[in-house]
Amino acid sequence: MSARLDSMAEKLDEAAIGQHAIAQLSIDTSLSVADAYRVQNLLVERRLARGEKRVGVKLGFTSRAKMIQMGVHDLIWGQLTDAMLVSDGGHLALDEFIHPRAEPEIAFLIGERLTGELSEQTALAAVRSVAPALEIIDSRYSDFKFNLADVIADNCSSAALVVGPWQPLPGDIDNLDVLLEIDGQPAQSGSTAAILGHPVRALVAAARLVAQAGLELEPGWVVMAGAATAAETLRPGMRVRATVSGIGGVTFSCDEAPREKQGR
Ligand code: OOG
Ligand code: MG
Repeated sequence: MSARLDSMAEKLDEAAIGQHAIAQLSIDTSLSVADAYRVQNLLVERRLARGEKRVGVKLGFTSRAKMIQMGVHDLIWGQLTDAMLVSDGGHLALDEFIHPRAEPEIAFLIGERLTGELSEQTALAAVRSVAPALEIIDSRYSDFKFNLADVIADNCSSAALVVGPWQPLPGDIDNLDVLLEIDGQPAQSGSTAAILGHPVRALVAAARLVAQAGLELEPGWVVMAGAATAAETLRPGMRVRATVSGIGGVTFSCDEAPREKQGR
């Protein structure tokens, strides 16, 4: 494995652990999309070597709202580990992140192994349950700015996720209202229709993309379909809630700033 790609993975890993932003990799190197996924894999391997377990995958840039907010227009995927899970109603320690943001999503729980090119019907039939979810993204790059290869290498900004109560798959999931509230006030609203026209397409894409990487969506894995709206910057003490009509809600609270950091 190329030492160059490995040192990029190390830089990104250390940025996340030390909560310091780094310059975009693309500033002084040209990185292909294929190499960016190799860096992502090396980065995730470092986490697995520390004892973390893969729990699923996430899709990114499945909605126009996200593409416009971040200026990247290609579908991307990243890998989720158990260390990223925050319980519904739980707390997020903001000082473990660089400049975290939250976005409302829906999550699929995989019931049967999925991989390769699939029909939407096959993908839906393999879903055990769905849940409202919140993704916490935290780019390791300064100012949350990146190009396509940068963000892929950075495991698609994956930082944490909160999954609400799992529900049986409702008859239709292609036009459900999605609401992101901060401290009880609406902050973002959209529809599951914003996710590739139908969120099952995110699942179909996930099965195809993981297959290219030699992986499969395994029973028990979570697939995050991608945010239906733009993301919101998190601040100390915020209460964040996502609601998806017909599926339910999910919340977390940001811890207050630690005493020594207050007033800065
Ligand atoms: C990249 C991750 C995008 C989504 O849901 O579209 C993503 C980012 O916005 O930093 O997670
Ligand atoms: Mg997301």
